[in-house]
Amino acid sequence: MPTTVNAQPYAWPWNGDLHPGNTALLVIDMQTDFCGVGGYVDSMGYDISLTRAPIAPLQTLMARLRALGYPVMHTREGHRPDLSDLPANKRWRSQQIGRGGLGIGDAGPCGRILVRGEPGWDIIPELAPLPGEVVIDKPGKGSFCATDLELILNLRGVRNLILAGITTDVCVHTTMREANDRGFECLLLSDCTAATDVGNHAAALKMITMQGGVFGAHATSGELMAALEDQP
Ligand code: C5J
Repeated sequence: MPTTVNAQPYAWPWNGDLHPGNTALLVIDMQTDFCGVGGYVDSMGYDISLTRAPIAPLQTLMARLRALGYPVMHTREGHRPDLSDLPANKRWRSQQIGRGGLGIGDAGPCGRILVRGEPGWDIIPELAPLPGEVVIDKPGKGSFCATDLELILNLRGVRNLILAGITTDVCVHTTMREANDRGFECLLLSDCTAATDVGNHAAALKMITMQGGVFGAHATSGELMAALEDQP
């Protein structure tokens, strides 16, 4: 029997083929730099209560999906300590808004901002990956750019990608667009994502619903879990 989630703008996935063998949750960039005190987003003066909002619903969802056997994967945005993978324009732009001119690669309260191995770069303890779960280190906003994510998803037979994490309008949307172009069937979870601006979060959700679901669909984690509980 087909399984679908009560999503917008269509019942997801399009073909009703939803099971642990073909579906994975990708939790994007739940790092201290994006949602912790003294991290990158905090140092830019944005309200981290927004980017922390997905933590509690994600804890519930991840526990449920793990119990049902669905793979949970994670990403971290960050750069090599020598910054050889950091485009100069990305660094320069980040320095325009950071307090005291601090930008990516500079030393802040949580170590060097978005540099691999630094305390601020790590995934927050509340959502720490379990041993054996895939963690993708990415230098860009999209999770497919300069990573082995596509190879791993294909080797595991994943066709449906459930997207969560931060930020909705930047790394989550970029990843959803990349995945959609590669033929993956994408569902973005509206309560398990957040942006640094409430309007941008809403706009990112609205964009998904255009053209019959131009990048896929969106739903709440409750709607997803209700569909999974109904599975035979
Ligand atoms: C940003 C992200 N916003 N994870 N990164 O720079 O969305």
